[in-house]
Amino acid sequence: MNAQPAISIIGAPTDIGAGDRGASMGPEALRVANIVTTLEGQGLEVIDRGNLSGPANPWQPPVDGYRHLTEVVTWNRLVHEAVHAELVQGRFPILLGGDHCLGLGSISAVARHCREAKKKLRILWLDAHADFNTNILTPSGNLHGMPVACLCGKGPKELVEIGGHVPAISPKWIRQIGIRSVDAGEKRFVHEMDLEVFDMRYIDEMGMRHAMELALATLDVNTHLHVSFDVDFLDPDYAPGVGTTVMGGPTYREAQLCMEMIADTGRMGSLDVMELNPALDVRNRTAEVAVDLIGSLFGKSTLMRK
Ligand code: B3U
Ligand code: MN
Ligand code: MN
Repeated sequence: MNAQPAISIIGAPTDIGAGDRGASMGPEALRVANIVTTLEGQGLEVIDRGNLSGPANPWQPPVDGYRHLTEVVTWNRLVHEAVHAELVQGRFPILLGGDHCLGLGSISAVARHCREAKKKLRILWLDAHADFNTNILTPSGNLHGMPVACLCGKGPKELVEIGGHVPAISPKWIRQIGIRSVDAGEKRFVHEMDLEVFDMRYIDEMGMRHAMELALATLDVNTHLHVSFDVDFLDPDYAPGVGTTVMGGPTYREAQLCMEMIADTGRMGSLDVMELNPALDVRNRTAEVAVDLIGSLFGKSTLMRK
């Protein structure tokens, strides 16, 4: 097995960018589902850094197409610094969300680190949604629908400038998997920016294996692989505890294969686990499924492989 760097768990307990309250309880539910002992049981060294502390959710309507922009900026700055600090120390950050607007803080930190360490970056965005809205395109004003666009430089100045390099990433570095809910204007924008998307139609026709082979192609020893796992990626039959369930997602088996193929690359260097909403879950089942899949991401072995 590949030598894995020590893991640092960072909780970001907020639902500031979401359309439902409750993702703020995600980090605690993942801890209750034994994320730390599961990874330790696989021989990994884990430190739980505890939770970041940021502004409360004022639950206000959108202004200029953005809901809670000021608070979203503050939370993302906190996440950016926390994730970057772990990478600088050679550690593997796992961000426990929290809603997916925080993917901006996390991935901008990874991109900054890759620039400093002269590494290439590949981002796997596992999600039912493309999260590629802007304030003009968004149907909701919720910033958890916009982090990928912001990372590509399309968003409010205060957000796109987090990390000091605009755009933080190139759309070419992203592969989106499991997508099945994209708004009309967002769809045009995804095409315009040429994002590489393996949507559910593709997975139905070609299979998860082929989608992942392409999404993971051309990684080399100098590539940092970041996985941004929105739990609503999973079919709601297995993962009901999210704010925006979309039917027709990957099954448990398909998700396992996806995670195992990522583990097999040996290149994963950082991870986000986002959008788990314990207020909508059933006996913490979604948190337990997420922890089980995270185990697979870190190479929980089957009988077939050493
Ligand atoms: N595309 C919709 C819904 C959505 C995006 N991300 C989530 N939901 N979790 C929007 O509001 O932007
Ligand atoms: Mn998302
Ligand atoms: Mn989603």
